[in-house]
Amino acid sequence: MSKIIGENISNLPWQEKPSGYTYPVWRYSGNPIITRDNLQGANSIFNSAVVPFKDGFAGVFRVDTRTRDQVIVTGRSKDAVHWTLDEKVIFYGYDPRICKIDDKYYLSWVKLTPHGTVIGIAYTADFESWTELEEATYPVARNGVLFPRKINGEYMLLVRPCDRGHTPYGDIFIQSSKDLEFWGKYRFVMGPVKNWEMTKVGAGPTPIELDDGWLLFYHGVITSCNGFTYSMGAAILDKNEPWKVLHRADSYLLAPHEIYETVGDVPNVVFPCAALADAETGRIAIYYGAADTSVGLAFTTVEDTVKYIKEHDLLNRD
Ligand code: BMA
Repeated sequence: MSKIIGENISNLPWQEKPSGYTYPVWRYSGNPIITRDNLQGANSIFNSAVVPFKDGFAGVFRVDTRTRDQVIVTGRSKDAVHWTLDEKVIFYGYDPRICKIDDKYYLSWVKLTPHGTVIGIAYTADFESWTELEEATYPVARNGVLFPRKINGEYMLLVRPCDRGHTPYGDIFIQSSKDLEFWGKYRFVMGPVKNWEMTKVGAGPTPIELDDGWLLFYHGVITSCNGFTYSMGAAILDKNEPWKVLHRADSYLLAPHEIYETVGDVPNVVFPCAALADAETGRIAIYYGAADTSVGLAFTTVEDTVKYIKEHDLLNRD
């Protein structure tokens, strides 16, 4: 069985899998955990990311304001379920991810430029002051997701090149850097294969290190008469050459089925941006945007998810 390599998060939020439930990912019964009511002036708070911080948790939150500006703010929580958001805007843009590397927390987000979106990168030690680095991509790109440590001496960033609109295509690529400033070695990781993800795919939370690979949750999009539907899938990437996909589930692990996922500013969206993983118990808590309106929480274990991926492996390498 695969094991999580990483820290123990003894205060990880958790609910047991409902009895009789047969899929690997289940929702928190109190969803959605964050709504527009968490911040004065918010139209919606959704694709957001969290990490353990001090004796609790900190996060970066996508807020669309009542002027419909897209901004990122920080927040704190003792239990990773109940959040207090700070109204101060740290950056403009959207879909933040947060990744601890050594003793710093790195934000990667979709930064707005006059030439289209790029992946911005900034770091903090305290969630109060931020230092912005060089932009990590040319326009146009979204879904920039860092790995939590260097691999073969290099930082790695998953990226999804796209267009300036509601891109009707999209594959996940990887790029590497020795200093988080100069990037190169651009490599293809994966594109759509199955119907549920046929329009495009994009990386989700910071990849979770396992003893035998990297667990990547990602979003996949299908187009219907009604527009896009965003679901969450999972794959396992090679530990030393993470552009190689070792296993990949053929089906989604979470799709918009609940009312707060199917009704909202953009209906039918489940958009994972963070996962807390406890090495000791193998428990994983996944944070996802729901219908571009609120934040949902879902649970799995490394055992449940890896077993599911391998039993539904579209690569069938075993
Ligand atoms: C994507 C991003 C996400 C959003 C999704 C669905 O292109 O903009 O922020 O959740 O579309 O609207």
